[in-house]
Amino acid sequence: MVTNTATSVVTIERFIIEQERKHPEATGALSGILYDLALASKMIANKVRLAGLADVLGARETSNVQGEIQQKLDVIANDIIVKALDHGGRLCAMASEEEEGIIEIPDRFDRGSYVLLFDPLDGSSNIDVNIPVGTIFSVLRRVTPEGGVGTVADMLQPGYRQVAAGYVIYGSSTMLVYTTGQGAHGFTLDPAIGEYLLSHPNIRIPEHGRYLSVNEAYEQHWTPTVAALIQRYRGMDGQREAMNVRYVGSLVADFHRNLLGGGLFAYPANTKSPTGKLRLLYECNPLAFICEQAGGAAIDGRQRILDVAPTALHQRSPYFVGSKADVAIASALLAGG
Ligand code: AHM
Ligand code: MG
Repeated sequence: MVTNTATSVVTIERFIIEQERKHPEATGALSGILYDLALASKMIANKVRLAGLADVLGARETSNVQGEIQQKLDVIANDIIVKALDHGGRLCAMASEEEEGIIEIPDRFDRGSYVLLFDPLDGSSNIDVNIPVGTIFSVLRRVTPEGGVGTVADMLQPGYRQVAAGYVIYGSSTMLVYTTGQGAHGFTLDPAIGEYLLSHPNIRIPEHGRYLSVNEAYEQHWTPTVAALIQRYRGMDGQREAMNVRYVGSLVADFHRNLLGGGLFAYPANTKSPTGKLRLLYECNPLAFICEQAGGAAIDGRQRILDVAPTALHQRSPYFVGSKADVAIASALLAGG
């Protein structure tokens, strides 16, 4: 007897539809947002892949709202996402790490029930040296009345209210990982057919991890408590086995490795950056949602990231995200200091 051993191929579109069918009340708007993001990410992947060839490398003369040098590809990725999402009638506003204020939906388009927050190309200082970069996104349901323009109030919601979140890593292959609160699922772009195919269903992060991702160059600026915490992870106080230090310096790359292999990413506050570097709404919240859905945890040092009530669009936060047992060590040590 001949057995058919071929596994069925699940595209991201099919997967999203099947997830939506579990919610008969769903309007399809959230699915539409996810398709549009998947399409935008394919267009960005294409630009990133050509980065060394096309004239898109190098710092542009403008700087973004954080006062950092903005790379050309940041701007391109930002525009791609805005143009892919602004006319679908599903969003009432967007906010990007690269833009100071909210991005309104033009009057000629319908306004929907959701807002999208995104970091179009995180880690972009790594582009020039061919290190993976990523797109991170977060979707919230609006809190202002339907039909009107979206406002900052729609954006400033705690992360536990996210209805979807995800990231795309432009690495040796392009992968999109997302959650709508029904587990975290990963899709790899097959460049031959231009489709994301389900490659990592129901991702589970190991309870303990091997990898510690932290920028040790800031050691001299850490508080004694943070320094003691990092020593604990590194096995220097004899309390536990040492973790391996792995720091790419590109959040999506560090997070993705730790999500699959287990470990902890830490960007603590330090005396030079008392609120850390990473942005709560564009970086910390979406990755925290995914990590929790995969069985991990994320804190700011005092509390669960997803419980933090944001007060500003570009708010920064200290960040500890990864395997549950490893985050618990940070919780215990930092709570005392
Ligand atoms: P960006 O949003 O300006 O690209 O900055 C965020 C990046 C993250 O990808 C990475 O984790 C972090 O900055 C690295 O910062 P540092 O060089 O201070 O370690
Ligand atoms: Mg960023």
